[in-house]
Amino acid sequence: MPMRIDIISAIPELLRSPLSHSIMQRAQDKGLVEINIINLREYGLGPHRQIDDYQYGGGAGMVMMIEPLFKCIDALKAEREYEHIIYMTPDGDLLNQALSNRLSISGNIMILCGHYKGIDDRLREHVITMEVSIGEYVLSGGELAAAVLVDSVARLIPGVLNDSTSALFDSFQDDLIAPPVYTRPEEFNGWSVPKILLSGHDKNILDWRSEQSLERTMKRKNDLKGD
Ligand code: 6GU
Repeated sequence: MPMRIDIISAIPELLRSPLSHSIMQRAQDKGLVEINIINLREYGLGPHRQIDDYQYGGGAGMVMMIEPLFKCIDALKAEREYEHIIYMTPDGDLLNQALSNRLSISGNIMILCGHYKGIDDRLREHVITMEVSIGEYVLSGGELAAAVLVDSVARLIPGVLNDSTSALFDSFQDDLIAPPVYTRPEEFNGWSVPKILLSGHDKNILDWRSEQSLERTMKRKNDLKGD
């Protein structure tokens, strides 16, 4: 059975395109991951399919109601087991490569995209098992963040990438930044490709790439210190 990723969203259209091209599409076509987007509206209350309401205690901003989300999560749980129920929120744990690696070999995951002021906190207390943020800035909703999370996880699922695109060489695996890459033409605007890459000497090329990787990693560390 392929890993299943269910994403619950009030604006499913925001998620469709980012997850249906290139490597994401290929992963699904190969049957290595099943990505399913659920429109929360389908679980909304009353004739208007309401999913949000004013917050108790007053204050600006709507809150996503517990009932539609709970019903939706329950319906999914009735179909299969989930290892993680993730809430995308700017105050969650910061996403990094280690977390993506871990999720890529986990069981099924469910992802909840927040909106407005967020979701009724009882869900966070009783239903959500993991809270994830993609960086220290605020987005209008969790959808773009969920797309980032799913992309970073799905490409790591065994079999998704082939040798030439292997994730082992990605920046951040081994805490190393990837070396620079070049393609045709050899010279453009007077800017030339490092000669060593045209030498055909595999060992020297490998060494050069390692050096570049280390240099870039050191430079980034120094740059971060200067913040
Ligand atoms: Cl997961 N959601 C929102 N709304 N904003 C964010 C985020 C998530 N991660 C960083 N900013």
